[in-house]
Amino acid sequence: MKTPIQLRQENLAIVGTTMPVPTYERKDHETGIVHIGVGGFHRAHQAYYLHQLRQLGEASEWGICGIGIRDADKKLHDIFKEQDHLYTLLVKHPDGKIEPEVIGAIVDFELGVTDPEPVIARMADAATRIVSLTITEGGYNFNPATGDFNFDNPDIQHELHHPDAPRTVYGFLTAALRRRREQDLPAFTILSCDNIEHNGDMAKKMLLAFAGAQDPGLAEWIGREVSFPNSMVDRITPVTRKADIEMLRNTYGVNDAWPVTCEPFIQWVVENKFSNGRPPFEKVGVQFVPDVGPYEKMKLRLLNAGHSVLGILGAIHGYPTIDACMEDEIFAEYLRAFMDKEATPVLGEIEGIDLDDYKDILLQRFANPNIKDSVGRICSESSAKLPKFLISTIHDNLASGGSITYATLVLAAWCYINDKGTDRHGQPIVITDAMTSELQQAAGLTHTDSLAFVRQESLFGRLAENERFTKTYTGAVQKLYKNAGIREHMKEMI
Ligand code: CS2
Repeated sequence: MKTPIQLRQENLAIVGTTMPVPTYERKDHETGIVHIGVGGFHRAHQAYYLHQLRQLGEASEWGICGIGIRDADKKLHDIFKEQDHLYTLLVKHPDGKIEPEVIGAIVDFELGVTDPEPVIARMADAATRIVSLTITEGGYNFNPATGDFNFDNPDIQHELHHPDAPRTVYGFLTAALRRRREQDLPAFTILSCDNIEHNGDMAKKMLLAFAGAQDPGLAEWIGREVSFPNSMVDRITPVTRKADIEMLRNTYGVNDAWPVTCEPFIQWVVENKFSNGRPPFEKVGVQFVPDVGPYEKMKLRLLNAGHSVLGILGAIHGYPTIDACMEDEIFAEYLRAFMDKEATPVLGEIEGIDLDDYKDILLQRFANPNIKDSVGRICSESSAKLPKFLISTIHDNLASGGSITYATLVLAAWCYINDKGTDRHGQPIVITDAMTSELQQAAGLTHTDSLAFVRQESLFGRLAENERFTKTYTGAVQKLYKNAGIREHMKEMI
């Protein structure tokens, strides 16, 4: 076999003989977009849309500068340096076909971990017109039950009193916007691309709470000058596996230390309110609508909630991936029942969308056997996800008199996993979650108080005070603790 070629700008002509590569100019590129949180999702979604635009000869002033503000971002920073910010996107089709393409939309990367200045300077630069975010649900720093900004976070306390030493996204955004205001530069748009209902409104509310506590005059300016479009983003992007890196090397002769894998499906629905211009994304299929609310709700309550239903029930059963769950007809039917009987009734009509088609397509996407999306990725950070994805549907159905049994079994399974730390065979389950110790502690009390887990108000609100819920939940917990064979319980319900 020939020696594999390293992915970098000077080798693009050779790499381009085996797969599509960027044909546009990347050198000294103007970075109109600064993006915080360059995970796999950003690289498979927003950066891919921009790459497509650039391939069409559009949007030349809209290069992306990635920003890392966490220690974990150092790895990508170093790899990007080596690879001139290039990476391969591997689109995995259900029939086994894999389409590789080198993406060039990201042209720079700044790390703000030890020295925040390069990041603040880049965000305050006149060329920056949009700061976009994929900082995960947990990154917004709100109390899930009240929706208020969490001032107790020690990093927030630190940066509130040290405006020049930001640590979280709020400290960085505020420092950069302060500088822009002082220099009489127009504000940038803040574009949230996270799975939170009204993500732009949420980003605005949180940033104004932070900035208001630090500098009320600046907060007033931000409230007036910065626009925060809401957006619904969608593309399933599993964690990259070693096998993906090896496949690229062995089949295509390309060395890429961090390719990104994703499904063929992609969707982005955005509100058209950008205070300082935007790329003509509509030319590559992005939908601009006056109100994203119904689309966001549909996606969070069906796709993301559906993922959590499969992930948590799959974890307790011992399935490793989402497609393995979908191969089991009990799981597939249970999921459809949850969607039809609990999630859909509280969604209402969505203009231009046939919800039955949407759900049919979702089931096919989840079943894609080539994607191998791990149950571990889906279950991670459930404490930040479930209040928005699933618990909200229970609250709505309690108010409307709708069914709650399918979603409630998932909460009982979530409690069981946190209490026992094992699946039904006693095999350990490791789930990353910022609230692990609180979850484990509350779940551990279940044998003396069957409602202990759902008494955590910051996650469940006042569910523990609702009689219909407590009856259903206690029943589910008792069944599960008697027999952890989750599949049997699911089968009885469909
Ligand atoms: C997943 C999402 O972990 C999760 O919550 O449901 O990452 C999901 O894959 C994306 O939102 C798809 O757009």
